[in-house]
Amino acid sequence: MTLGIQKVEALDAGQFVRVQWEDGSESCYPCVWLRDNCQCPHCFLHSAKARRLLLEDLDVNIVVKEVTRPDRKKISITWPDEHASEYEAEWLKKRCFSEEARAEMREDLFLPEHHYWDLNLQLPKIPFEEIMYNDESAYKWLCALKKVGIVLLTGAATRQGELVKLGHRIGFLRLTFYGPTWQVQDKTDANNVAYTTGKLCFHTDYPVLQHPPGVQFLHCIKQTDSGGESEVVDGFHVCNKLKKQNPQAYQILSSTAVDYTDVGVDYCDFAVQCKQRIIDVDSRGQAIRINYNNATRDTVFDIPAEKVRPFYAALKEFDDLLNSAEHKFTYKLKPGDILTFDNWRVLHGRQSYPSGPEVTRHLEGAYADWDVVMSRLRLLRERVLNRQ
Ligand code: OGA
Ligand code: NM2
Ligand code: ZN
Ligand code: ZN
Repeated sequence: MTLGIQKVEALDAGQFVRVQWEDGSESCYPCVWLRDNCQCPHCFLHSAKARRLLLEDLDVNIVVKEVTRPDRKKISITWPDEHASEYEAEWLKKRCFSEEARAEMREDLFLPEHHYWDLNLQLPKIPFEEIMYNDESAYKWLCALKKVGIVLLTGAATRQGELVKLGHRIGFLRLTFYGPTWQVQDKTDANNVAYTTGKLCFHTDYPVLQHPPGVQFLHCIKQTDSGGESEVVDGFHVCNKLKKQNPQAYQILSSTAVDYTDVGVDYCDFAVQCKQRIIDVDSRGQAIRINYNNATRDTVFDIPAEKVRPFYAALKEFDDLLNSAEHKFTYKLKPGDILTFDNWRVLHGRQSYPSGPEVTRHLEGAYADWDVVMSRLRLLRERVLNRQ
């Protein structure tokens, strides 16, 4: 049963409405917000769950004329122009402006909690088939992907096309210049260092794009006998360490715009350029996205000459921390494995392996955007939790 309303009254000459709940707690709502969010069919298009009211028709100084509580489940407001609005108790409670209520809503919508990890990572594993056919498993997969940043799906078929199916499961994949999905294998005249047998040091994919792919899938179709091991590191965890250990290096990496370049032909011809900070931070200085691929970092470097060496020194500190044994987790993918990870947070690399006339190692890769993945997560949660 939802919490009912005990009492409602206007405050501050009608600028706020205070609701007293049956458990004794209180919530205060600004009138301009209440008017803006009137749920009547004139003000709100319920089929789109979107506001019809135009901002030009909103008086930011509006006050209530009258507020009543027709029953314990709702409040009614009459505005100075006689427009009438009703708000349900449950709807209001969720939108309470208190610090705690807003934090709860934020956590619900965005799942911002991170579980940091190091070399002792217990890599979460779920059978591919389960997440394809079972909503609860799919929900668990995406929750772990958001929280831990990496999940291994096991037992997929060892042929191309499994990632397209995975894309349909979440919604759709992110198309890039390397195609809807792409084949990581040794190629002659490789248009990317990933398409060689060389070592790939820790990187995030595609920082040359303005909005780098949020999620990456790597499906192992064929694995070489020697070499080719995958390495991953929790970039956010390492950022926290760097910030403590060398605040100046952190400051440089989170403020310097680095040029990236990618020129070639694949899905179509491309000449991509972008400026990215290697560590993107939020307003509190917390890392929110790593943009680091040493291979596509441009030879063009658009900063004053005297800032160049300090930048390299800072980058070296970061790279050393990424590579320190205590942070690095190593795993050799087996045919049928699909590594899924947060490409904004987890840096990945691979050991080199012997080259030869035959293709001895083959991964199929694909990207998805966090918007698509989080959208699927919310829908799965709705379904999974409402069925119980
Ligand atoms: C890549 C990549 C990893 C691997 O293609 O960007 O990081 O194991 N590949 O080959
Ligand atoms: N591939 C694997 O930033 C990058 O160039 C990452 C992208 C070629 C699709 C590699
Ligand atoms: Zn209305
Ligand atoms: Zn990569």
